[in-house]
Amino acid sequence: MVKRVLVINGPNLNMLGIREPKTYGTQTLAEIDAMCLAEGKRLKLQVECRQTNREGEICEWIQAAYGKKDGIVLNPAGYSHTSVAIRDAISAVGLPLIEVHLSNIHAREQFRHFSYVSAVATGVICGLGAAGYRLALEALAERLAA
Ligand code: CA2
Repeated sequence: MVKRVLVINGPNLNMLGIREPKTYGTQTLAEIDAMCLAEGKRLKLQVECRQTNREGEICEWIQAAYGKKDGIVLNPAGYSHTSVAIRDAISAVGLPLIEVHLSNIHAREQFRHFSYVSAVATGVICGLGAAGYRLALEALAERLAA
């Protein structure tokens, strides 16, 4: 059975490649999505990519993934540092989830050092730019095959 993975990008990541290239790189979200789809093909994963600026929508997508997806890659963006609701949704579904950040959140402002998501994530990748998504898919593929 082909494993199904949902890639969720949170608020403001639709601005990638347009502003702040020093922090977030030059790739657009469309380019990152295309890379995730290509990587999915290579790893024989069925990958679907979505972006939203709304916290509740992230919770709804995580809940809807229960029984429909085998794993999640999530960049919660700014909600990483504020959202108990997203953390609770992740705990509620119990799916393997890799948290991804483009930038190294630990090398930035103090308020970015803590993520509510990290303690309930299967793993966390940060500071590796867009490659983080590729590595997250690889980690999920390995885990789901086991
Ligand atoms: O490094 C990451 O991937 C972050 O999740 C990105 C969030 C930030 O709040 C987190 O602390 C770390 C911000 C996403 C905003 O994306 C932009 C992209 C281009 C221009 C402006 C913002």
